[in-house]
Amino acid sequence: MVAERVALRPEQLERTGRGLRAQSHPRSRPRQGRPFLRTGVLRFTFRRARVKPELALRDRAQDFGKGDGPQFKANLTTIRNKSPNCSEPAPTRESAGRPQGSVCARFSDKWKQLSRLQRNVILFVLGFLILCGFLYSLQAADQWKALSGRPAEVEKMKLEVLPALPAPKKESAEPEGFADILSQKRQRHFRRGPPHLQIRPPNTVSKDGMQDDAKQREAALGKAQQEENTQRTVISWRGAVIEPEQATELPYKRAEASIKPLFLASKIWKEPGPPTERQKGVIEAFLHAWKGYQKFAWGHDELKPVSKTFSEWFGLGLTLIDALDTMWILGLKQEFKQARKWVSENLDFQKNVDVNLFESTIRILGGLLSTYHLSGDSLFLSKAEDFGKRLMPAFTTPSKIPYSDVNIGTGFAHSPQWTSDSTVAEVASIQLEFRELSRLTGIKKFQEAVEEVTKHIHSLSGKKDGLVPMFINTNSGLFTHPGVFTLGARADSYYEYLLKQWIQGGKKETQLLEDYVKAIEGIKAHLLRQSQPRKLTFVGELSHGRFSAKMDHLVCFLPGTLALGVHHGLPADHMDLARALMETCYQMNQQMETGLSPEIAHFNMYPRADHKDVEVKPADRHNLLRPETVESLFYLYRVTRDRKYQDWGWEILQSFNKYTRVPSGGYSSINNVQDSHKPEPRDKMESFFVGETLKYLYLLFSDDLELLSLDTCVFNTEAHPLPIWAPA
Ligand code: DMJ
Repeated sequence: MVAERVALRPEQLERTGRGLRAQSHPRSRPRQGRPFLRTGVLRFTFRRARVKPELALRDRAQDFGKGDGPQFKANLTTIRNKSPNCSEPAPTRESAGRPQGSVCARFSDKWKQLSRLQRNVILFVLGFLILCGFLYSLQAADQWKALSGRPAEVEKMKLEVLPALPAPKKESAEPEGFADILSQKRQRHFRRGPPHLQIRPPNTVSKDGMQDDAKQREAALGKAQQEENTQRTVISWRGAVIEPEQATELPYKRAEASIKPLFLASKIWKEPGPPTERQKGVIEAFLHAWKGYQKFAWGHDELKPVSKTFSEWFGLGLTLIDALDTMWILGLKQEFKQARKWVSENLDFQKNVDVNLFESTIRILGGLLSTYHLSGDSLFLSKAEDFGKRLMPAFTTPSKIPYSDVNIGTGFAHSPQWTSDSTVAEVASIQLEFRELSRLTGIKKFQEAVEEVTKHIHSLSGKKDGLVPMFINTNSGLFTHPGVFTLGARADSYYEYLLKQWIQGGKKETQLLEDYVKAIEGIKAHLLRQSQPRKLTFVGELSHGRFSAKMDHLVCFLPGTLALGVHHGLPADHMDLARALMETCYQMNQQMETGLSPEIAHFNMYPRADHKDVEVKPADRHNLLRPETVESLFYLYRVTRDRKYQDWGWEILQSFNKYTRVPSGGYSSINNVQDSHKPEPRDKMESFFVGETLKYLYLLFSDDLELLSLDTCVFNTEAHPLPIWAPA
């Protein structure tokens, strides 16, 4: 082929920007929109495929000569002589020089006889198959690495966490109570998200002994269920501490056997005075939300208030668990009692279901732990311990950075199907809960696993003045997709938990504090700007050096976190920033027609008469009943006592009532915060509306600084209060 190209006469060649190409040919004028066909080589390849044999000969002769002149005729004769029978494939430029009749030559000639369409289809199919093969090999390599690269320590932990060895286990052989959590009946498999994103535990986990001994578990099931049926309901209402030894509860005997809480509840709870008028407004809103949940979604994950039904995410009564401590705090005795009964009788974690480690930790583990602390009821601690153990397989990765998902029934943990990355915010915002679980149960592994993650991230390179990228790989333990920095989704609570862990631990872990303070400086240096015309301070995003004036509503947790830091002695300039950002978050609500913030706002940075400070793109106009603005208002009010923050919160509650309340019960997220006539309910009440949003509003409207005091408790990222550890 190269030789034949050289055979083209110099006048047939012209220079192009991309090298030599054949001169335009009468029959091969460049075609519009297909510049790649202009090159001589490609032209030969594509054109020859569609002509009949005689035409092909003529064609080939033209390629060697020009037009119908003597040169053309001579070429045609030469070629005919070489191919006396037109039914035989004639030699082509590409096949000339190769031995005739060789497999290669025959294949080549066959190929050239195909039409362009046929060739393109074949090439496309081949390309697709190669791509599939490549992707499959990548995934297989990842899994292989994950399996072969597990350090001995991780393997050891796995055995402890997943007691699936065929030999029966004695209870005493498992001092830290990891035994038998899987020895119960497999149940219906709930999965998160749309079907194509679902991740199934493989059928081949038998090597790990995780699914093989199903029979053994079936046998154990009867026993476990019997035990659960023997539970009796004892309500300890608001502050009454039940000594575990004295408690009449018998939930999950096995788990209870290891429950010897080192610290009991009640330190964070002090009985409040009567509710203020605004607090009564929150109670009324909660009861309305609860009415919908009770009627249409009882025991299910989320209420769909418009269609009067429910949706499942984990199939674990998510809203009910998330709301337990809210009911306690709001003084809703009957509702709490009924929910407690459901937990006692119906909450069973032995389910073949994938849960997201982060979401289930902050909502379920956090909710159970805080409810234990408020009520002193050991049922909640035993459930928390059982659930915590079931999450532990998530940490069995080569890097010890946990997988995003874990099946709480089988113990199979994994990344999402499309990547081996986890989200930085997710792996770095489970520490408060696991640390507290260790403290209460004495089982050190919970704390060790999450602190390993914190230490690892602390030592990683790839940060920008304390700011972290959004993804981290579970195999390598390195940040991935570097160079993108945000305080919004996928990074937000990493920063929040640096501060809150430091507070939880009694302000002794100075590395956490250093990382937090450094990150705030990083935010100031790289992400802060002011909008026009009102000069609102906002936190944007940075992507490979390019600034984007985009701020998620999620970022509105930041003013509250900054204020909390100042309450605990951090620099006063953090408070200046907290106030400025609080004003911005309020404006993100107030400038919308419904008075409710969009999911994402864009800030106008240039003075233009017709532009407002906050702009919203059509895809970002929804409001999911999120708590971040009112969460920060709560902290700002606690720290400053400036009543304007209460007023702002009250306005937001009125807006929720006006635009998101569903008459038959419940509140719904909406599609369009900019249309007060048609906000379009999305038919979903997220569990955090009752777990966080209404709780923070209730606390905001209290003037009692001792009601869940910032000096005795720290709220996890789902608003579940946990105690600050007293100095040892
Ligand atoms: C909650 O689950 C938590 O607050 C989490 O940190 C962020 N997302 C939601 C609320 O918006």
